[in-house]
Amino acid sequence: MKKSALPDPFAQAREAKGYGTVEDQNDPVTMLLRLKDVRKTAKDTKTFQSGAVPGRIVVPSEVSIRDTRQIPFEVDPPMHGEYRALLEDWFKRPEQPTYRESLEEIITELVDEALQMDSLEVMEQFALKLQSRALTLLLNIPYEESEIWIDWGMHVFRSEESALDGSKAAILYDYIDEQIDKAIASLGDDLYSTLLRSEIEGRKMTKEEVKGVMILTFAGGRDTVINAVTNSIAYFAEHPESLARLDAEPEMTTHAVEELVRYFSPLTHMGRVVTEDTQVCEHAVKADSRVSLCWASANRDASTFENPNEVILDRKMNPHVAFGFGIHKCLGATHARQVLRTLLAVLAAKVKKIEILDYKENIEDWEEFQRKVGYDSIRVRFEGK
Ligand code: HEM
Ligand code: EMZ
Repeated sequence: MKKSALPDPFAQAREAKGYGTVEDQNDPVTMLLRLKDVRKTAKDTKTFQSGAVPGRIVVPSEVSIRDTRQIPFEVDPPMHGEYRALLEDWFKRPEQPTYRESLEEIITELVDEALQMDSLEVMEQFALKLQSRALTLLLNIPYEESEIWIDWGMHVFRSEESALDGSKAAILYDYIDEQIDKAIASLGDDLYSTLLRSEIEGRKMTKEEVKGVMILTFAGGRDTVINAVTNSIAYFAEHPESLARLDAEPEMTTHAVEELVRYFSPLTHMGRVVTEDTQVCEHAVKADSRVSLCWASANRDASTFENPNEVILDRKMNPHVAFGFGIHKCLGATHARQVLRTLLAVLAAKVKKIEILDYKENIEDWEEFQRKVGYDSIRVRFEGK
C-alpha cells in the first residue's frame, strides 16, 4: 500500500447491502453507500431534510455544542433558494483573473519557502497557511487577518482533545460576532458587509443570519481544503511522473483536480433527517431518524467508476459527488477548485521531487468503518527543478 493511498473501507458493505450504521450519540445514522442512492436521497429534500435542529445533520452531531443555524446548509426549500440566490455571485468571484493572480502569489510564496527548507510538516506549515491565506480572498479582507485563523488549528468544532469541542467553537463565534459588529459600524466591500447590505424576502438579513453564513464559510472550507492540499502533496510525492505530465500537459489540470477530489473525498458524508417512514435501498428508515449521504463511498462505486481505487488523472467520465449533489452542492467549490488547480500548476512548474520523511495517518472512526481522510502530520522534503 502506498503512503499516499486512501483505501475504501466501504466496498464490502456497499456491494452487499448498500448501507451501514453509526450509533453517534444515541442518534443513529444509516449511511447510504451507493452512488445511485446518495443522488436520489439528495434530490428528495422533502423526505430527507437539512433544516432540522442546527447541528443534527452533521456526523458527529453538533447539537450539543451549537444552536446557530448554518446558512444555507441547514435550510430547506423554499428559503434555501432565497439564500443561495444572494450568495451565488459572491462565491463565483474565484473565477476572476485578479482573484486567481492573488491566489497564485499566495501559493508560489509557500512553495518557494518549502523549497528553501530542509524539511516541512505539510499540514501545519503549508496546508493550514494556504487555506487561511486563500480564505482572505474569498472574504475580501486584508491578508494579515489570516494570522489569527492559523492559530485556530485544523477544525473549528473539533480538536485533538475532543471530537466535539464547544470551547473551540466559542472562539470562532466570538470572533465572528466581533467582525459583524465592526462591519455594521463601517460597511466595506468584504463578505460581512455585503451580507449585511443584502435583502431577503424584502427585509435586511439579521445579524444571526449573517453569523450563520459566516460560520459555515469558516467551518465548511477548513479541514476539507487542508486535507485536499495535503493529500495532493502526498500523492505527487509518490507519483513524480504525474507532476511532470501536468507540466507538459497543463490542459489536464482541470481533470486532474476533479479526479483527486473524487479520490480524496475530503468530506466523508453528510446527514439528513427523515421526515416520514420510508425505504432507502430496500431498507426501512423511520420518521425523525437520520441517514447520511456518504460521498466518499459513492465516489468509489464501481457501477459508475471504472477502477475506482485508482487515480486516473485524465479520467473522462467523472460524475463524482465529492462536492455534494443537488441543491446543497458546495458553494465553496469554485474557490476550492481554483486553490487546487493553482497548487498543481505551481508544483508542476517548480518542483522536481517530493520525498515523504515521516507521517501519521488521520483515521476517521465510523464504528464499522475506519476511513483514512489524510494525515495528522506528514513531513516531507521538496526538491526544486
Ligand atoms: C456544501 C464538500 C470546500 C462552503 C458542501 C457539500 C459537500 C462539500 C459534500 C454538500 C453538503 C450537503 O449536501 O449537505 C466540500 C469539499 C471541499 C469544500 C470536498 C474542499 C475540497 C468548501 C469551501 C467553502 C465551502 C472552501 C467555503 C469557504 C460550503 C457551503 C456549503 C457546502 C456554504 C452549503 C451549500 C448549501 O447548503 O447550499 N461542501 N466543500 N466548502 N460547502 Fe463545501
Ligand atoms: C459544517 C460542515 C459543512 C459543520 C458542508 O459541510 O462542515 C463541518 O466540518 C462542520 O463541522 O459544522 O459546517
